[in-house]
Amino acid sequence: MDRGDLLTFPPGFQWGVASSSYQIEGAVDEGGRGPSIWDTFCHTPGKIARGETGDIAADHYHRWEEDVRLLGELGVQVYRFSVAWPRVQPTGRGKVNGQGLDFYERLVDALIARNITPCLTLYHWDLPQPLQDAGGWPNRDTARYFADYAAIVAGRLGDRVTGWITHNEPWVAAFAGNFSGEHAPGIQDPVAAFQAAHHLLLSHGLAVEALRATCRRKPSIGLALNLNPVHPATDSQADLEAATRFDGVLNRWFLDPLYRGSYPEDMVRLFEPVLTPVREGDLKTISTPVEWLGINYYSHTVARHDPSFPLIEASQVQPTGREYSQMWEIYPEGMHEILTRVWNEYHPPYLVVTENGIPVADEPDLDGKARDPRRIAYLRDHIAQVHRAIADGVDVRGYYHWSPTDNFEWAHGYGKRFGLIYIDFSTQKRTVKDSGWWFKQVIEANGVEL
Ligand code: GCO
Repeated sequence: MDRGDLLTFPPGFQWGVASSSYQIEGAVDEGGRGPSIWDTFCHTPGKIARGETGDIAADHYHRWEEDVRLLGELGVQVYRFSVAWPRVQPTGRGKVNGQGLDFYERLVDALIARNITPCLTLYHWDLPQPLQDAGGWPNRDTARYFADYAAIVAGRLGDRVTGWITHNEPWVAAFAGNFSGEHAPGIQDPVAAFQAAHHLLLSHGLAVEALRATCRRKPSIGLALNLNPVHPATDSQADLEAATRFDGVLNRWFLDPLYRGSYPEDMVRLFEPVLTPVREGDLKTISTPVEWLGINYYSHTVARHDPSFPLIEASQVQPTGREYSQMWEIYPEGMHEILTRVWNEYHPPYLVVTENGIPVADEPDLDGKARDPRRIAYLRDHIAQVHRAIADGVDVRGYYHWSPTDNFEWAHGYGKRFGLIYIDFSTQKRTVKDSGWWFKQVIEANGVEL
């Protein structure tokens, strides 16, 4: 029921924040952790802005107690974090590093002690380097090693953690990592990219089976997909068809196997020259039903026909006359569009917004306050669109903001700040931004004032 300008969410709606291991932990050589592909990539000259790395990041490995206290102060109900595979298995298979599991156990127990529900992402891109040396995600064996890793984490934490995410954004891990090469491991090979995409999806299905078999408390399992509405730059037939192809590789290449048990026919025909034959049974494993679907929403994609772009002959454009953040167009209605489309076309049991946020340049002012009105406006407008989707019948049960603190933004290094909490990386001092206190009010009201 909405009172005047207050949009109230259903009782039990879960308000949270999201982060990932490589982006916040630091301590890359501590506690028995092995190297990941992101350690290798960051230490390869020219890959990351200003040569920055996640070696220290937000020093969360040492400051996790302060960070959990801050989450409690903000009244956060769910904390979505990721486990670094190389902390648990330094070589990605075999030997388990007990110190790594100890770190996550302490974190989980501290969250639960503050009534914050842990939501654990098993893979947020930090593949153990030895597995990459053995072929990485293009190597089918990696899918099996991932399921073994999932069982190890579930064995230690499956009596306390019930919210599980197998993968974060397999599209980015596969294509930014192996097609464009903008992300680790920095490969530019279409055949490898599609093999990686398939094995990431296969490993999701195998991990679901492993979690179900190992967790001592019934797991509620999802995965987090980066999904954008895709709109044609003009209403020309060429741009309309380009948008369909772009949608095919960005959204349907993952949604169809997960929810329809098959890859989208139009895209299979297009990608045929670089596809590896799918083995019998793979798609059944991939489409193993899970309890929920996470959507990471940031913006929409405007696509035009671009014959120079390989395979899909489509590329993204940034139309003039619109508002942008440091990385994307600000497009709140796309949140409603993607939630309703996925709900109506793929029928997941329910949805959670597992990431949504904005990179804007913010620094504390002379009085030490970190004022970020653009982030508050972004938050308000996107949360209002989630409310609109729920009013239209979509079962959305949570909103996790990206991110609690400023952190390492991959190839952008520390130049893009997403946090509700500002970090001065030269001192690691945390300062809650105005948006953090504003989000606290949203959580307390279970709703947003327009
Ligand atoms: C992603 C990742 C996050 C990013 C965030 C901002 O969605 O790309 O999950 O690691 O940091 O989305 O780009």
